[in-house]
Amino acid sequence: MQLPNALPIAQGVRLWPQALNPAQQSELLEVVLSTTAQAPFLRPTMPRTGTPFTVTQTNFGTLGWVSDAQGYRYQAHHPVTGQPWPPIPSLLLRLWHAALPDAPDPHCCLVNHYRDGARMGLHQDRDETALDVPVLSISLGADALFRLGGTSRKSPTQSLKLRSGDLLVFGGAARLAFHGIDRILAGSSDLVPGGGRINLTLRRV
Ligand code: MD3
Ligand code: FE
Repeated sequence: MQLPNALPIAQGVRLWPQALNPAQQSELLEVVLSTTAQAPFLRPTMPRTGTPFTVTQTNFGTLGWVSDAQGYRYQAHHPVTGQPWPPIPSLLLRLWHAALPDAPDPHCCLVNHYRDGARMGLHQDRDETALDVPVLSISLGADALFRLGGTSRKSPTQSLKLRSGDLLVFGGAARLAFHGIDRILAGSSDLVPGGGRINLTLRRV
């Protein structure tokens, strides 16, 4: 896997638009969905309030990110099946090393499934100790309006459309940037069955 030069979006943020062509997107989606047979999507709930997320999630890798009434954390087992998360598929590991040639293998691939109407509020990813290693995000399916801010909730934000096949890296100053998904553009893709969007985030924990 060879990646061309990335576009700089903000300090620490690099975008490879359409890094995956439609055939590669289909192949990756097939690998992802078949792997979720061993770790079904579940709907997490918010700490304390127990409000359900509008996205469903699963993980691949030695550690998976989970959220429930007890809080946010990484754990080695699927909370419903009790089984270890399936290994990160080699296709995803190849994309990780193509985008981040100096980084060691990721521990976690969080899989977010957005159906029409799903969103993700502005937040920071700070449940990891490996803040020196960037996060890689891969988008499949429907377009999403992504919001990117700074390291304070009050920092100005910019909006970016994420399309199927886009790769994004968040490192350095951007690793602790506030970010979220404002909405999914319904009808923009039929890659994902049902018309939704799948986002993969690969991280060191
Ligand atoms: C910026 N996911 O799972 S991917 C998440 O599209 C998450 O599902 C969104 O935010 C999604 O935590 C956004 C882009 C992204 C991922 C991780 C980041 C941006 C990031 C970590 C640090 C800074
Ligand atoms: Fe995030």
